Amino acid sequence: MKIGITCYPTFGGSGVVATELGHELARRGHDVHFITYAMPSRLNVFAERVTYHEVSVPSYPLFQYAPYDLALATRMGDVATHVGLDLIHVHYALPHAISAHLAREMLAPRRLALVTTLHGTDVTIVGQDRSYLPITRFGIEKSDAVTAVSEHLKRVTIEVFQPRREIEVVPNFIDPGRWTPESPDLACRLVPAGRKVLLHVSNFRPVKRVLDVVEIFDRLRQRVPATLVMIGDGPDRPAAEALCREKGIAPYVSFLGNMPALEAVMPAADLYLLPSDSESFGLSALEAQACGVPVLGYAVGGLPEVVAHGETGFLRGVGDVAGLAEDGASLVLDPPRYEAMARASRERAIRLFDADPIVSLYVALYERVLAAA
Ligand code: GMT
Repeated sequence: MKIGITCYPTFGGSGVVATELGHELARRGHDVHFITYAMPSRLNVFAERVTYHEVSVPSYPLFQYAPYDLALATRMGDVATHVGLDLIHVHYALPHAISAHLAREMLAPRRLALVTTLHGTDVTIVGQDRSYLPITRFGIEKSDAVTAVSEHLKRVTIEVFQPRREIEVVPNFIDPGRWTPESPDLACRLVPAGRKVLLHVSNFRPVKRVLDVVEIFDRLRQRVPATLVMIGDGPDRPAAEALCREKGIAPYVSFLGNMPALEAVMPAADLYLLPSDSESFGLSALEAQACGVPVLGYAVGGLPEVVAHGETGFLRGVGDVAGLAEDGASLVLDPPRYEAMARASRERAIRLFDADPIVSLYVALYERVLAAA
């Protein structure tokens, strides 16, 4: 198959899922064409059968807002025509599903199938804004197939949009050979002897509640010598840094900014913190568990599908930083229990979220959509 993939190419989970899916499809012999405004952060452009097509958005003095969605539609149509795409798979509904629909209208009567994967805020926030709701519903209804990354997101999508079509759940996935508990070199450099390592990775948006990460760490380190590693960047980073200084814990916290190759850092952690107040899936929590790192977070959205409370981590009500600190401290102070939970984390991640069977679900979906056409 010749498959076009469009996603947000930055550090967000939806772009990561789209990129990893593209790599897996190319490994299976499909030609994969990424159509995005910048190179996706994890894209291996040297991989065989993977091609990157940049969308450039020309500006013009008349435009206060350059029309990215139209530039994207044009590029999608152009790539589809020149490489003979069978299908476009867009990740995140807006504006990608609309641009893809426009592209295929322009190409008619040539057929181009459209699959849309909903990831989270395209439904929970952006899609519910009155100014975007009708067009998001339109994109969902015009797609040939629509998937959601968790049962939770599927339920919310149905509640919000009441679409006249089926929404299928295809969960996010990990490559267990890449996300493993072993990373001896980095673990030695990151972990000061005798301290437990708590890790958080995100885009530091308000939904991630990074101040709660600091609060949990502050409470936990009163019981256990520990260090906190914060990876990523975004609007709430300055507030998190200020809180660390206020609490006098700045020497124990490293803010590393955005960084590639997280799979080399993740195994160095003892606990992964993801106390978001909304998370349709929580990809980084899955990556942590695949590395044998139990997760502390809130029981919201799709996170309870990813983290099994009491088995692979702990989930509490939003804002219960004291409870999570207590759970985390008791766990790391009990090595046999910790080891059992670390093993269970990896075992469950592989059992439920291994890339191989999940990518096969996408391939089967593509084949169905193309056959129906
Ligand atoms: O929807 C977003 O906020 C952006 C998106 C992203 O690009 O990171 O995150 C969503 O998609 C991820 C991949 O499927 C999920 O792991 C995240 O839980 C989800 N974010 C939210 O629901 C807030």
